[in-house]
Amino acid sequence: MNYQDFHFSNATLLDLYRSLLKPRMIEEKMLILLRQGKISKWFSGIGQEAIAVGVTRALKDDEYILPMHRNLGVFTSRNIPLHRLFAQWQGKASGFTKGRDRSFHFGTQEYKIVGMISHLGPQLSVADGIALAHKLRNEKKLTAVFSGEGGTSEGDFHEALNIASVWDLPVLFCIENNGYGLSTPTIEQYRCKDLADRGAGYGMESHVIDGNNILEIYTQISEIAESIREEPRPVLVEFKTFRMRGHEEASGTKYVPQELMDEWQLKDPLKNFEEYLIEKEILTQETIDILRNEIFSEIDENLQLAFSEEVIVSDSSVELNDVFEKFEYQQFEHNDKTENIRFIDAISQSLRASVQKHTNLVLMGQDIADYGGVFKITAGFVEEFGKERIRNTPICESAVVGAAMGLSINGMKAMVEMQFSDFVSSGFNPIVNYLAKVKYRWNQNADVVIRMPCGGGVGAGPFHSQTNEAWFTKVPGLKVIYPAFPYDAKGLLNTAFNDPNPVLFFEHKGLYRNIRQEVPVDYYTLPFGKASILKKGEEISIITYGAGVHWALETLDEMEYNNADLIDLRSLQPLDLESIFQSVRKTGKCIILTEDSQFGSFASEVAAQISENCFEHLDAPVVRVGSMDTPIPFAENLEKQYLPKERFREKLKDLIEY
Ligand SMILES: Cc1ncc(C[n+]2csc(CCOP(=O)(O)OP(=O)(O)O)c2C)c(N)n1
Repeated sequence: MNYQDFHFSNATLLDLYRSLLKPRMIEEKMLILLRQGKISKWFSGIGQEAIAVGVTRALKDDEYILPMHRNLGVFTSRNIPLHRLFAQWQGKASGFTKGRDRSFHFGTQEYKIVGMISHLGPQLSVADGIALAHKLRNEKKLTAVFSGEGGTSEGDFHEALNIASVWDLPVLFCIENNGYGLSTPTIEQYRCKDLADRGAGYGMESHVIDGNNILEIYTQISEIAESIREEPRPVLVEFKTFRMRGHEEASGTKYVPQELMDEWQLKDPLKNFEEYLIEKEILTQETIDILRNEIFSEIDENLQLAFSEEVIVSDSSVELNDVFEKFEYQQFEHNDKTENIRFIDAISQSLRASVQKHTNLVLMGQDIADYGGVFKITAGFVEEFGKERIRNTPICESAVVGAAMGLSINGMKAMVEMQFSDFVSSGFNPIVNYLAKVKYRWNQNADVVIRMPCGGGVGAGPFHSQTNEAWFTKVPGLKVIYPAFPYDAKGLLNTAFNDPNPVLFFEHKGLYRNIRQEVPVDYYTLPFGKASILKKGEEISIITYGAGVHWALETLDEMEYNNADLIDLRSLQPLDLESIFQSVRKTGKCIILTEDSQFGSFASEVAAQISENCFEHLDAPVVRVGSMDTPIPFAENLEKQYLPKERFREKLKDLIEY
C-alpha cells in the first residue's frame, strides 16, 4: 500500500493510527460480547475503518456528518464517550435514544452526527437540507454523508445527488464500495465500471479513492473539503474497500469467494499502516502495547459503566410525551377589519405572512418560484422574497422531504408543496419514517409543513383527485390538518408554521376558488385539535371535514332539516374527541362523512372512538358514509357515483327516521 507519497508529522501519523485502532478494538470486543449473548446484533466495519476515520478527521468538528451502519469510526473520531455508545447499543437511558432505537440509528447535535434510518437512502437528501442551510447562511461548511454501494441503487441516491447538483450544495457524498450489499455482489447491483462514473451524469466532480489507505483518504478528503468550503458544490467520492465479515454477524460470508477474502486480507487498513509506521520507526511494538492497553482500559471501564446501568424504566406517559416537540400555542390578536377572500387567497396570505414572520423559513416545491405554482398560490413570492427562499425543485418528492428534514436539523423551517397530494406517495418514506419518528427516536424535531392540494369532484381522475389523509393520520408523530373555510385555512396554516412539528396540511382543490368568506386582514392563529360546531341541533350529530362540510351544509339546506349538530373537525390529528363525544352523548345518533373511500378511512377511526366511548348513549348504529371502495374515476357521472354526497343524503334520512 502506498503511504510514501503522503507527508505528515509523526504526531499526526500516530494520531491517525490511534484513531484507526480504537474502532477496531471496540469491534473485537463486541464480537466477543455477541458470542457471549451480551449484545444482540452487530454490523461489522472491520477492514473499512480508514474511510469513516479518514473522512471524519478531515472534517471540522462543527460540520455535520451522516454515517451508515458500519461507520463506528465516525463516532469514535468525534470522541463520543464510549459508555454512551455502549448504553445506546444496550437500549439504556444514557444512550442517545432512551432505548427507542438500536445500533447506529441515532443522531446527536452535540457531536454533529446524524445517524441513519434503516432505509439507507433517505440519509442522502437529509445531507442536502443541512448543506442548504449552511449555504443560505454563507457559512462555508460542508456536510459529509455515507452510502454503501447497495444503497446507491435506491431512487433516493439519484434524487439527492441531482438536487445537490442543481442547487450547488456543499455535500460530500461518500460511497463505501465494499463489494457486497448483504449477499448481493456489485455485478448484480449496478453495471457502470466505477460508481464514481455516475458523478458525470449529475454534472458533479467525482473521485475514486483507495478506501483502505488512511493517508490517501485523509489527504484527499482534506483537500476536497477545503475546496468545497471555498466553492460550495457537491462532490462524489467512491471508496474502494471490502466487507471482511458477514452483513451482520449471524449471516456469515459463505457466498464470498475465498480468493477475494485472501486478497483483501492483505490490504487490511490497520495492519498495513501499522507495519509502515514500524518500518519508518515512527511506531514501536512498545508504543503499540501502550496504546492497546490504554484503549483496552477505556473500553473496559466504559463497558462496566454501561452494563451497571439499570435497565430503562418504562413509563407510557414519558413515551407518549416524546412523540411531539413541545409547542405552546400562541393566540395572535387581530383587529376587526375583514375582507372577502377565497380559500386559495387565505392560503396564499398565510404563506406570505409566515415567510415574513419566520426569516428562517424556506418554501420548496415544483414550479412554485417564477411560475407561482400550478395553483398560483405563490405568485409574486419570488419578487418579494427571492429565489433562495422560494425554491423550485426538480421532480423528486422524496429528496425534497429529506431536504426539509435536513433544513430543520440545521436550524431552519421548511415548507414542501406537493403539486398534488397524490404525489406524496413518491415522498411517503421520509414522511412516515423520518419526519414522524425523529423526535421520538433522538429528540430532534422536524419543523416541516407539507401542503397537500387534494380532493375530487374536479374531473381529474385517479391521480389528481385523491384525498389521502388516512395514509398519515395513523402514523404517530404527524399532525394532520384539513380546513374547510378560508378563515380556518388562514389561521390554521399560520399555526402550522409556528408549530415545530411535522404538519400535513390538506387543502381541497375544489374549495380553492369556490368558497369565499369574510376573513380578518391581520395575521391571526387558530389552535389545532379544536373542531368547529357549525350548526346546533338535538337529534343527530353530523361529523365531517374538508369538502364533506360543504356537502353536509348543502344537504341540510336542501332537506330543510335543522335539528343536527354539524361538526367540522378541521384538525384530524390532534382530534377534538371531546366535542365529538359531547355532541353524540346529547343526540344519540351520528353520521360521519368522509370524501375518502370508506374502508379504513378516517371516518372509521371516529366511528370506533364513538362506539367505545359513547355506547350507552347511542340510539342507533354509528353510520359512516364515504366514497366507493374503488380508485377515483375520471368521467363525470362515474366520479359523481364514486363520491358520497348522494349516499350521505340517503343515509342521513334513514338515520333521522331510525
Ligand atoms: C430500503 C431498504 N431495503 C432493504 C434493506 C435491508 N438491507 C439492510 S442493509 C442492506 C445492504 C446494504 O448494502 P450496502 O448499501 O452496500 O451497505 P453495506 O451493508 O454493504 O455496508 C440491505 C439489503 C433496508 N435496510 N432498507
